[in-house]
Amino acid sequence: MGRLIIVSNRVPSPRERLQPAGGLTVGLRDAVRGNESLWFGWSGATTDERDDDPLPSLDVVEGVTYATIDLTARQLEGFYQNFSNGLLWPLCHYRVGLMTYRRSDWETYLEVNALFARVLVEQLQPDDVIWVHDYHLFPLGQALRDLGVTNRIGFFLHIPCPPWSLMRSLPGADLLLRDMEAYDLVGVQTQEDVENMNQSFSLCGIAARAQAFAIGIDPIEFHRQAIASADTPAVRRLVESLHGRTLILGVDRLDYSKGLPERFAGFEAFLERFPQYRGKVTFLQIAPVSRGDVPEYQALRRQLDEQVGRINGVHASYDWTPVRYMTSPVPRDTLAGFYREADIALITPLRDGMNLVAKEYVAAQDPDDPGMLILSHFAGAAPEMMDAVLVNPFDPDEIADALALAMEATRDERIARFTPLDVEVRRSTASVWARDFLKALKAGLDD
Ligand code: GDG
Repeated sequence: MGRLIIVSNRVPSPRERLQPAGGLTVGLRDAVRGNESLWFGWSGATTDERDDDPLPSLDVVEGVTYATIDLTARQLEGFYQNFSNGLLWPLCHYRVGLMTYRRSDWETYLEVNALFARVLVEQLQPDDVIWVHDYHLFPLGQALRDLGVTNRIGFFLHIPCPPWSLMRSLPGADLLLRDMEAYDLVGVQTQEDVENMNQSFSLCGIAARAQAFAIGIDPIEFHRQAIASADTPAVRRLVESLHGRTLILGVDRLDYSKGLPERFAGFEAFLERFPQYRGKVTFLQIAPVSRGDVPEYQALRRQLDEQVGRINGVHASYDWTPVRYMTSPVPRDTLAGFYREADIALITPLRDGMNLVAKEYVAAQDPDDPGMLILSHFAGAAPEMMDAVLVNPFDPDEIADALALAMEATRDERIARFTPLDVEVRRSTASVWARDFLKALKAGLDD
C-alpha cells in the first residue's frame, strides 16, 4: 500500500503533532497512523528572497514525516494574506463586497502553488496517494500534473462553495475551476456545496464532479476531556463567577463569517424584549484574534469593541455585566469544560463550511441534563443538526426568540432536542470523514 501524502497550507505545529486539536489534525490522525505518511506545507516562517527552490525541513513524529518550507515575505503577502484570505475567503463566504482583487496576487498564488508542486514532487513515490486541503491550494493538483505526476490526487474544500453567479465575480474563476480537473476526487462539506460546485463545473464545461464529505470531531475524546475539565480551577472559577446565572456561550475565531455583530445585536434584542431575564444571564463570547494583519479583520475588531462596550454600558447594572468578551484563546481542555457548563451555545455564522464548535458543544454535554444549541441555518453543520434551534442570524429578533425558547425549555424538551444531535455527532466523526474520503479516492486502486 502506498503512503498517504497530505498537503495543506499550514501543517500541525510540533505540539499539535503529538496532541491533535482541530478537525483536520484529529481527522487525519487515524488515517496517518499505522500508515507511512508525509504531511507537506508551509512552515509558518518567512525567509529572504531566493533563486533556488528550498529543500523542505523534515521532522518525523510517530511515523509521520512533516516536510515544511519557508515562504518569502512577498510570497506570503500575495499568496496567503491577499489572494487566499483577502479574496478567496470572502468570495467563498458569499461576501464579494469584501474581496480585493489584484492580478499580481493571483500570479503569486499560482507561483506558490507551482513552488509547492516542485518541492513536493521530489518527495513522491509512484504509489503514494495525495490529499490536498483547502482554498489555498486549488491549483496544486494541476501544477503536479504539469510535472508529470500520475498518482491519485484528491482535494477537499473546508469552506463553502458559492454558486457560479457569485463565483464568477473572481476574474479568471473559470481558470481556477478548470484546474480541478486534475483531481481524481473533489470533496466539499455539504450537499449545497456539491450543487454549487457542480453547477460551476457544468456552466464552464469542466469535466469534474464534487462529492460531499462532512467533517466531524472525535466526540468520545472530547466528551472525556469535558468531564475531566469540570473540576479544574479555571472551570470552577467560571462557574463560581456566574452566581447561578444562566451561561450563554459563543466560541469563534474573530472572523466576519462568524456573524458576531449580528449575534450581539440578537443578544441585545433579547435583553430588551425579555426584561425578565435581565440580570439572570451571562453571555460569554470567546473570540480569539485571527488574521489580525488583514484590514477587514481589524475593522471588525474595532466594531465589536465598540458594540460590546455600548451594550454593557446601556444594560449593565453595578453588580451584573451582560456580555463577557475575550479575544485571547482559551486552552482546549478548559474550553471543553466551558462548553459542558454552558446552558446555551449561541453559534450563528453568516456562512460556515461546517462549524466544529457546534459539534464540540454537543459532545461536551451531560446527556441527562444537556444544554440547548442555537445554530445558524448557514452553518454547514445545520443540515445534520436539524434538532438544534435553527435561526437566521440576520434577524436579531429571531436570535432573541431562540434565546427565550432555550431559557424556557424543560429538561425533557432539552433531552428531546439533544439526543438526535448526539447520535449524529457520534456517527459523523472526523475519522469517518477521512476514511470515507480516502476510500472514495482510492477506489479501484486495490483491485
Ligand atoms: C474551518 C471552516 C470548518 C476556537 N476558539 C478557541 C479554539 N477554537 C477551536 C474550536 C474549533 C476550531 O477552533 C474552530 O473550528 P470551526 O470549524 O468552528 O471553524 P474554522 O476555524 O473557521 O474552520 C469551518 C473547519 O475548517 C473544518 O473543516 O468546520 O467551517 O471555516 O475546534 O474549538 N480552540 C482553543 N481556544 C480557543 O479560544 N483551544
